[in-house]
Amino acid sequence: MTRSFYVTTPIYYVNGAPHIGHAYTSIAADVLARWKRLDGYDVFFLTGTDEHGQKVEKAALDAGVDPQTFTDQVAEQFQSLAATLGLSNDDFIRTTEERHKIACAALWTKLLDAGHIYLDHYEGWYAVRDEAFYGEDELTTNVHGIRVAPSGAPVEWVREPSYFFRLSAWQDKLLAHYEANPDFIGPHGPRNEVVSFVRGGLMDLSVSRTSFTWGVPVPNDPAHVMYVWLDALTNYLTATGYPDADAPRAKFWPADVHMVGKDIIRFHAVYWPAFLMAAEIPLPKRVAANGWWTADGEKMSKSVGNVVEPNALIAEFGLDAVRFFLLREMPFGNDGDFSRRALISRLNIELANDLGNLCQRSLSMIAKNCEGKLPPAPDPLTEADVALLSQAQALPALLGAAIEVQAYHVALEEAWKVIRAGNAYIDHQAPWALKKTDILRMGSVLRVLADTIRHIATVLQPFMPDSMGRMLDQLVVPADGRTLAGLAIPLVDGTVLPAPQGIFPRFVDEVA
Ligand code: ME8
Repeated sequence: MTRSFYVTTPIYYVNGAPHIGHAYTSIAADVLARWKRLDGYDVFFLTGTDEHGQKVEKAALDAGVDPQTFTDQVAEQFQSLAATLGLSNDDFIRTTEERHKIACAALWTKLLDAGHIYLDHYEGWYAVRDEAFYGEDELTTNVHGIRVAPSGAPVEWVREPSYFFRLSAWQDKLLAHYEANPDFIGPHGPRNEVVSFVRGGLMDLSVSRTSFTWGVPVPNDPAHVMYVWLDALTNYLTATGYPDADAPRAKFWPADVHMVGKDIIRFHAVYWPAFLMAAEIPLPKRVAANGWWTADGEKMSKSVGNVVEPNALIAEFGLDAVRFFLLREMPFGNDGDFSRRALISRLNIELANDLGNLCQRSLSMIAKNCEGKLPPAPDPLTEADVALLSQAQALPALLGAAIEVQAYHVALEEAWKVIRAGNAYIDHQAPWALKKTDILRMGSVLRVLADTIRHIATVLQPFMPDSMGRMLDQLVVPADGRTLAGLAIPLVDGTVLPAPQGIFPRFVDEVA
């Protein structure tokens, strides 16, 4: 039976245009989805937009447009970014869709009927920018004398009738769940924060608002709209067809990985599992939180004018270079700085020099000296051949283990060790010299290189789908030979290879 795998991105607020931070989490989720497909899983990869709440309503008002028209426009930008990023998402959910309102109402009713939700009044602090409630003890005063949340978002005092979710009842069960499932939250920094937050005690959570209307109406009480986070988190269930247990995608629940940024870990690792436990729905297996990108050392913000815009970046450097850079530069979970200089340096050194040259050198020698036909494998293999080939063959297991825990930079480093070993192998074997002394051995060396490149390109497809696809085209690898299992299908001796083409040109910076 095919194993299934369900991975999600956060659904992004449509209060403003997407930037490189959104692109990053989406690409990280895409690499995981593509890796699992490569490994034979039946994958469901979901992304989408979070369109309700006060923050989005305010953005629409500021733009002088009604919220639905506004969200239609911005959601379109996120959909188009998904295409530009080459995301392989199977669905794109918008929380203003009917299917989502049905799922929210079903979950709400289940929680209400089971006594987990009650009506009361909320009085306390709220940060519209975070769409989050904060306790007095969490706030500080900023340099302008304004009360702010830990995220820096200004808070306002709210007093209104509200439904509450009995979050306080779930403290022990949440702690027991973290304890029993050490990989539920990854990496471990955010995990410790979550555990100490929950240990500190949980208050019941306000889950409806009455001071505005842009949200999913509370069933049987239209004066209330659902708290945007209850609405938003439910998207992960909606997309599986919830509450229809026979929906074609129902089999994907529970989700395997919710990919999120560390700013929203509390919602995913505390509130969401508590809602689900209360509704007797199985919990997602893992919440993986990425760190934060800054731009040239500063927090990206529209007012500073340093927001890195993904479309322009991709137009300049190409999609695969950007995908590679984002996952290579910053260890997942850590914070990192986005700099153009670092991108150009990785593009030129790691893509153009290391990987590009390995392929170009090997393939152009086959074109020139082997009549463009794939030479047969050496028989017997030398020690150097075995060393390189066994390193290449170990790649699927090594990358798989790293990607499983979102250690993308480690996965790429493993691939680069083999790329560097491949370049060292060419230098030592010197096929150009063998051409004059031992033409048969020259062919053998080039074949070892072709087999090595094939492994490298196969495992790097999730990171750089287009360029690695072209690399495999150059080796005439058939479609069914491009998966991890397909690596067992050997390349065919004597296959005529197309004229080699450079995959990663060097980037000459005209700005620097
Ligand atoms: O929080 N560096 O949406 P959002 C890294 N709608 N990642 C970043 C980033 C940065 N500088 N900036 C944004 C929401 N991100 C809610 C989510 S889910 C049920 C609801 C990424 O538009 C990161 O993944 O504010 C972060 O969690 C997400 O974008 C926040 O997107």
